[in-house]
Amino acid sequence: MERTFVMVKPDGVQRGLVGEVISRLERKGLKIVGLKMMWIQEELAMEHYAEHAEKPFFQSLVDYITSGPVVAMVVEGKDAVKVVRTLVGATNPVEASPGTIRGDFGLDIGRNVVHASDSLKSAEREISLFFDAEELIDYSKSGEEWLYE
Ligand code: IDP
Repeated sequence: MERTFVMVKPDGVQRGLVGEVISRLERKGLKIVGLKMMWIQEELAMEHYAEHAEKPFFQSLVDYITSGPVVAMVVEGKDAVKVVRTLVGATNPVEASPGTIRGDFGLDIGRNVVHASDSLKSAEREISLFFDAEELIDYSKSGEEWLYE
């Protein structure tokens, strides 16, 4: 089983899409093992997006992600990193396929509703950046025998 980091960004929270995003993850069969609402401060935003520090959109990205509360979560399942990226869709909502979260709910790359880790390495880094170990819950969910062979 793999764990990945997912976040409903401030635009997703303001537009009332938290339930929609969580629902899509749950319906796929993924298990939520960590979940909280938080308001990201500038320091955490800069660390989270450190790989983009030299990009021209870096400051606007930091401003965006700190502009309101977000919902941060850790989800677990088979190939979770790849599966969630597929559900989320392309970075630019204009190019994201219909049926994906960004394809169904976004129009602008700077307001793309959700974040999801792009690799197992990023997932591990982002989970430890946003969650303490004791905030992640190990449990089994009924029906797992119908989800996995
Ligand atoms: P990802 O979120 O799909 O992994 P990244 O390339 O890691 O995409 O970019 C992180 C975030 O930075 C994107 O989700 C988007 O909000 C923002 N971003 C990326 N490229 C641009 C751009 O060209 N202009 C404005 N914002 C951008």
